[in-house]
Amino acid sequence: MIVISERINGLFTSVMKAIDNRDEKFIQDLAVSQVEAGAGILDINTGPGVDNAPEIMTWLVKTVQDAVDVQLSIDTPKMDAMEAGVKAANKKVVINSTTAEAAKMGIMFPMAAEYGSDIICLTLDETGIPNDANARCEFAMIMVAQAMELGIGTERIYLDPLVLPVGAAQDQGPKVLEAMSMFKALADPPPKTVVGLSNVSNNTKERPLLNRTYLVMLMANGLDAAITDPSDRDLIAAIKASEVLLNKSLYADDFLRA
Ligand code: THG
Repeated sequence: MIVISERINGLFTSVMKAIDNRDEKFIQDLAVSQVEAGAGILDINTGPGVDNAPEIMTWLVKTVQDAVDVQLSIDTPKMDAMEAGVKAANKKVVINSTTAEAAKMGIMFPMAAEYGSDIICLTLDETGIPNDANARCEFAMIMVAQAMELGIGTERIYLDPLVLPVGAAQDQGPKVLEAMSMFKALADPPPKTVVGLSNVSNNTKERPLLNRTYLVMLMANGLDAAITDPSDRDLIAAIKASEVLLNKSLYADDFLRA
């Protein structure tokens, strides 16, 4: 499992404050602690409603990569902020994300091709959020086909079925699991899969319990990467236990410490 840290995100009040103050030390300490906790990739998001998103994204990327040496995932719906982040990075990034909207694909895939980036493909388009597993697979096929035309191999693609809050769209929980189980069969070599895990517990009680329970279910259906908070030790323990039970890592008596 690839853990993508969700914490470098202006959605969090403390991070928003640090961005406003251009507080490099706060961001860098957070980045280091997320990598030490097990993050293999850091998701970088300026947060909602900033009007100078390209400048902030550039500052965040440079600040983070001065402190840690991991891949970054540039998380923004804004084309100009995306390009700023991809350009500021000193290694290949994950573009987070394109959707199946023609206008978005027409910019994001050429950018991924030009810079050699990996790219997250969210399975929706301008008509809205998909209602079932088949709709998610149809969007996935459109994006996989367009990426392949530009020479972006499927191993560089992360398909994201779009996890929704269980309190608002409870019926989508099993549908996302079904889509996850279908994604791997859509191309050869199979695309990777990713989710924004904490979406599932937005505005609910017992967030960590819901997050780690759903993560285990997603892993059983082929999840490769999760945008989540690795400082949650119970979550990391559930990942390690799942990897043993799915025969992805060798059982040893000290598997939790390994
Ligand atoms: N797919 C992809 N990218 C994504 C998502 C996805 N990026 C954004 C999001 N979803 C994943 N990241 C987060 C980050 C934070 C939270 C949820 C998902 C979160 N934050 C607290 C909240 O809103 O309650 C902040 C609370 C605080 O201020 O401390 O839940 O699905 N590809």
